[in-house]
Amino acid sequence: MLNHTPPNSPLMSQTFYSLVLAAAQAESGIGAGNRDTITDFEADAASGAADTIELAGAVSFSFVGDETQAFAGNGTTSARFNSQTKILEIDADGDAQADMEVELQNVDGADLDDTDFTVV
Ligand SMILES: [Ca+2]
Ligand SMILES: [Ca+2]
Repeated sequence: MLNHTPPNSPLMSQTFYSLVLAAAQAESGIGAGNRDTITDFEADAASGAADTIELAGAVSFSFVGDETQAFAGNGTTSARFNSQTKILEIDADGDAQADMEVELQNVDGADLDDTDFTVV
């Protein structure tokens, strides 16, 4: 399951969600009942409270855009987001095939970009 680190003080409103890529399917797999759901992800940096998805084990990462975009491939971890279904698809191992999904409820795809993710 997804680790969820709550803000450690009332003054810090940023939340980090950690995904262990090596554990892809067990961590947050593909399909209903397998994928994790984040109900309160704040993707809009303009709010001053943008949350971050930490990708543990990624060498490099690229957010490629909406669900019509191809994954980066070539060993690069990448992700794309469907604003209708609210599902973030992640190619963890960089083979251009999805390995993980996370549902980001109430997120507008226009607010997602590389700054919402960090490689750890
Ligand atoms: Ca893959
Ligand atoms: Ca953002």
